[in-house]
Amino acid sequence: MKTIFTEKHNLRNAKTELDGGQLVEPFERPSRAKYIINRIKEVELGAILEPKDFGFDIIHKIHDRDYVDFMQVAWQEWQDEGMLGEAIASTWPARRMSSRIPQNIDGKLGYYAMAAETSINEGTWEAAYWAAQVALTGAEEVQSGEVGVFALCRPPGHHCALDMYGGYCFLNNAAIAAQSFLDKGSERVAIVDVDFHHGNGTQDIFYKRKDVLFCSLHGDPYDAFPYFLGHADEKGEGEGLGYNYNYPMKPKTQFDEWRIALYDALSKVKDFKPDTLVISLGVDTFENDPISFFKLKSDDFKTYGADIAKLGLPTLFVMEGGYDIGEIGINTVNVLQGFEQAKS
Ligand code: FKS
Ligand code: ZN
Repeated sequence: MKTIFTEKHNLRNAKTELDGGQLVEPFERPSRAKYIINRIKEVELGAILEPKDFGFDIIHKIHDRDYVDFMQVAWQEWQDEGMLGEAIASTWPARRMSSRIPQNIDGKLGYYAMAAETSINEGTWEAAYWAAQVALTGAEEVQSGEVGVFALCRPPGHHCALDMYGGYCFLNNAAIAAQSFLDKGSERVAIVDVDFHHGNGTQDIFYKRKDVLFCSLHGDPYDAFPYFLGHADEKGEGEGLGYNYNYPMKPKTQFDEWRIALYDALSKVKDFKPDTLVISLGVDTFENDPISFFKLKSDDFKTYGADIAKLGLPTLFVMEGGYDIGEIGINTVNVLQGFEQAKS
């Protein structure tokens, strides 16, 4: 399997994450990608290719222009205001407040953020831009005939909505890849999100559309981030009704139960008859993940990689989360190897 990767991900290197009332070293850190790429080389998974630059066309089809423009200058504006730390949102347009966009950078951050843990600093935007290009390059490889391709995106993307960043995400790489499939010939694209967290951004982007099926397996939002989306009764709206499926699961969920949800999601995918499949691949479902609560073991990742392959669809894996850094390489590559070994 080919991997798309660039060292430019290192430009996303925040010093702070707001966690438990403290500013700590972010869980989503550069070494995550290093461990994954090292494992890819160790098992000789396949060629590692640099991304091409596809520019902003497809990014602008997924995200609002004012959001994208803001992200490009947010860090500069924060510095111009004389702020000493990294840029963190702290005030939101909460219930019954105005949704007019403020002029002050502190206000704008609150407007465009969906959570406060994620700091913006120098290099954040450039890394996010290149993560989207990694996804687009992966989509192109799949459409030129590769059965499975791995887009090693960093920073991740699935919490990022039309006009909101947060949960470590700044551009929705999986949604951008799905849109590129559609623009270049696919009629229908399915996205299955196996990251521990609900893909609220991806759900939001495609909620009213029937050309993209979205299925997400995740920690129940009553118990887990992003808390305010991801319930089982969110099924899509308008034309999109019946094209969104959520599988929220409780703390300590084990693989056998998780796999039943996966089977259900894969059967929805089959019925949908997509031309192409995107997997939002997070390995924070691992039993030792420091911020999540499912109980998957390393071998389980191989097993479900094979389950996905049995759909027989051209598949793009897009990297999302996973924070047990010592095992992140093994768990991620296990999914890809499971897929490779089972694909027809
Ligand atoms: C510990 C709580 C952190 C935010 C969790 C964000 C999860 C991000 C992710 C992604 F794939 F996007 F990276 N709350 N401070 O894993 O879903
Ligand atoms: Zn996650």
